[in-house]
Amino acid sequence: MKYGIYYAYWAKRWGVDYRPYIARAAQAGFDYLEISCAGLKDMSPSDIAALKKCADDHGIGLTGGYGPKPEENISSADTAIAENGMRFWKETFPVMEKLGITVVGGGLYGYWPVDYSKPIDKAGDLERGIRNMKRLSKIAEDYGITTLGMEVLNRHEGYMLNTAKEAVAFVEAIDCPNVKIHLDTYHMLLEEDDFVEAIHTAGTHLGHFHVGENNRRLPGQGNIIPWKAIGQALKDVHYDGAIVTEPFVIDGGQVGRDIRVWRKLLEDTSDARLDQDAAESVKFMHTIFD
Ligand SMILES: [Mn+2]
Repeated sequence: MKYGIYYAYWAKRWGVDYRPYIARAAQAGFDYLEISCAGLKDMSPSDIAALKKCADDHGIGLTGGYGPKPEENISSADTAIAENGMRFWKETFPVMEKLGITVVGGGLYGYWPVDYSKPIDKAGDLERGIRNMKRLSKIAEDYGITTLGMEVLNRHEGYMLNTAKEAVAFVEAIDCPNVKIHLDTYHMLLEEDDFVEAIHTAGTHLGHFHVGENNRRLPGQGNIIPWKAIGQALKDVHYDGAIVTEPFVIDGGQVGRDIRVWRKLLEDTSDARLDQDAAESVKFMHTIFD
């Protein structure tokens, strides 16, 4: 199994220079660094080349994560917004290809964080989402994107896909080989009846997997998530994608604000301690998932 970590474990902003985090992920023993797709389309060719070289030099592969902004929502009833969302990806996929990114996950079918002060049209958004994901899938294919991961989110962050069962219906309606299900143990804890059953339900549609404790600390830092059973369930469905941890332990900044981190989740959030904890978590994940 290959293991990754989302760069925002160390950062307070979306869309930064990822090179320092490539080095730290490699040092901790990861195979992948997941980066945000925010800002990729605005990178200069030389910055793109420098990022790719840094990843190659460290033996780190890159995966992508993204929560589209409200004005990039491909399921929006406002055609101008939906088309702006399509344009975002049309401009982002070529950069992903240059960076060797073939897997991108998140609430790609909608927008994030959801504004629940506005009316919610779940049925309409799903219908438009299916239609536009089909289009997006074709464009993604041209850039070698093998996985558009439809992340199943908890009710506070999304309303279109809350369970693996809903995601199966969505991806089967889209029916494109690169549109897959993306599960995350943090969201699953809130919405699924059973972790194992949910992974079995996703089955061969599972294309990306995020791991984190109930409070988004690193795997192995909590006592609630049934890691061994989850590891077995992934083996049962022959999951062969990456396992990416997405920890958020530092308060402050736009990341802290969007993720709703209002306290430090560790007493010591020094660089040295974060790096040491990350290394320990990779070791833990090897014992669970290998
Ligand atoms: Mn996630």
